[in-house]
Amino acid sequence: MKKVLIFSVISLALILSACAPAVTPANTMPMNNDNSEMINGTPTPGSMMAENPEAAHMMEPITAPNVQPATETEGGQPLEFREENGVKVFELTTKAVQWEILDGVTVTAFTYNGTVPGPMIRVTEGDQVRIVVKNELPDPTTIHWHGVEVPNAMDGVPGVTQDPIQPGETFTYEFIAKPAGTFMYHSHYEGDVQVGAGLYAPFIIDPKEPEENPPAVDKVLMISEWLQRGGQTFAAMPMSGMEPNYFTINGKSFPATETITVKKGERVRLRLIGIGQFIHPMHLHGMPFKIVATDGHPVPEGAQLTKDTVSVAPGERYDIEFVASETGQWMLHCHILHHTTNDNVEPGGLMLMINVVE
Ligand SMILES: [Cu+2]
Repeated sequence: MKKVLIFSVISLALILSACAPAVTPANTMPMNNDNSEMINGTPTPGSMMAENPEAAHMMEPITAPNVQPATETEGGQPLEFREENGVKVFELTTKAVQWEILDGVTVTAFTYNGTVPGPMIRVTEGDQVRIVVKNELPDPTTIHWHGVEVPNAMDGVPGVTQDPIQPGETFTYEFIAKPAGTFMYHSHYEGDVQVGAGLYAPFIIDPKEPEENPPAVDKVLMISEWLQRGGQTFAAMPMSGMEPNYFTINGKSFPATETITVKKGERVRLRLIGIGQFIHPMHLHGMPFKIVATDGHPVPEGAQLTKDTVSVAPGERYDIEFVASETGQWMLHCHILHHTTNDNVEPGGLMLMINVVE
């Protein structure tokens, strides 16, 4: 009931803000809560929106003119590139699409190339890479190469290392891919909105020396949250009235999440990436795993913890490995059990099946 009330306040403030004079986008988002309406000393989303047009913009529904349904159904797939004088050249276009997270549940997403997550960039350590980014969103954006050791000018921080890429503009990033490991790329402009809205993707750098004994299964799982209400999509935030009601692994909520099939005795590597704004203690049934890399960096064998649950915080990456020693349908799920619901109904959200077969 309280949430409904708060949401009504948001809706009212949205209507009011639509009548307010336009403001130019800024690189910073100061929160001025002087004279704000307070509940138990906490400013409400509605009060912040009334007081601060920039906050109002952050809490508006995710929209863009003429948003079309996505033409792809699977996110995080390898992105093709072309070679130009020894440089691997990738092309990304930011655009809004209608993205299905679950049978019958579609969100309005801001995407790279029309999928959530965006396409996986996978290169080898030491490669020279060039990424040409065209912005077809209604808002400015930038890309941050999270964990990759790029030159400062390529770091993607608006107002610090570059000007925001305005709608219709193109910006080119170029750097040497290093070190090897599990990384990602994501928006760094109004991250509170744009990252939750879908602007994230895996960036995998393979070691120069190929692995001697690669696992049979090597999957990237990006974990995030959504707020969808009344047919509208909002950026989920850890803030009263803006909390998520859907939770996704690679842009899908259970039972729409991928089932991973593996033969008994094979080794599985899962690269867990936290890209939402909530912590997710991911628990694997049936078989313990080892944490072989943290934030892309290998953990020496003697220091590798054997676990069955690992908390993946926003921005973190954990590469976990296990041998599929027992046949059956084994579940990987978040152990904040509300995160295994779809709009408050279990089962759903952050659940995924690992099907071990003979
Ligand atoms: Cu969780």
